[in-house]
Amino acid sequence: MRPDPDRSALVLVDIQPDFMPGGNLAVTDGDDILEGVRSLMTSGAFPLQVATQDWHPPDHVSFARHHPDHEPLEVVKLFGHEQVLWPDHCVQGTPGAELHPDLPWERVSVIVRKGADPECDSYSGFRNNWSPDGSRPTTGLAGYLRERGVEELFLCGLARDVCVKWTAEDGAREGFRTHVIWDLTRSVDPSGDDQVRNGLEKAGVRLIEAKDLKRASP
Ligand code: VGL
Ligand code: ZN
Repeated sequence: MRPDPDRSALVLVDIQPDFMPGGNLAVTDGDDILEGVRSLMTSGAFPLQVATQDWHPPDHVSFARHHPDHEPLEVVKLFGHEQVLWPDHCVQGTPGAELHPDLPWERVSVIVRKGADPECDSYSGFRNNWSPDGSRPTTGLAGYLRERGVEELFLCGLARDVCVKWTAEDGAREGFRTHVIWDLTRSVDPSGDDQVRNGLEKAGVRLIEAKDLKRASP
């Protein structure tokens, strides 16, 4: 597969130290993707690259600490929707919230910071999760990509079962031909991977491997 350089974008989802082993919300083997992501970023295949960055205030509603009687990874109802309670993570300005220092971020033209509203979580790079009024406010990313002529997205990053999944599903819903580079993602809960795979396929997202792109490189 050879992505059209003028019509495709590489989308790097939440590649941050807090999602790596040893981080505050460690994703199993999250650091295994770094080498492959780096080689994709520097391959020349994607002139347009965008990134998302989970970016929470210390009092963020998704942090279990703010919900008495609940532990991290419990699920509560928030504005009528299920909300997983997470350990504190990606707190604005902390080292765990930085874009991972081993990657060449100078190649990325836009960084979408999400989850900054203390009342509202945001898994997808395109839209927040639900606001108190039931809406899912946009981040503007779809408009940016469309204005740049993008029709096709290639996603990698963390976590496969949370922010990559939500970003991919929203990308497909926004009308982009959306691919997840499966081997350049890792899950918070790998036992749910079959379900994630099925959900993505049902949403019209294509699952590929990094080698499918490499083979096409000049
Ligand atoms: C994420 C849980 C909470 C992610 C972000 O980037 O997948 N997961 N916040
Ligand atoms: Zn978060």
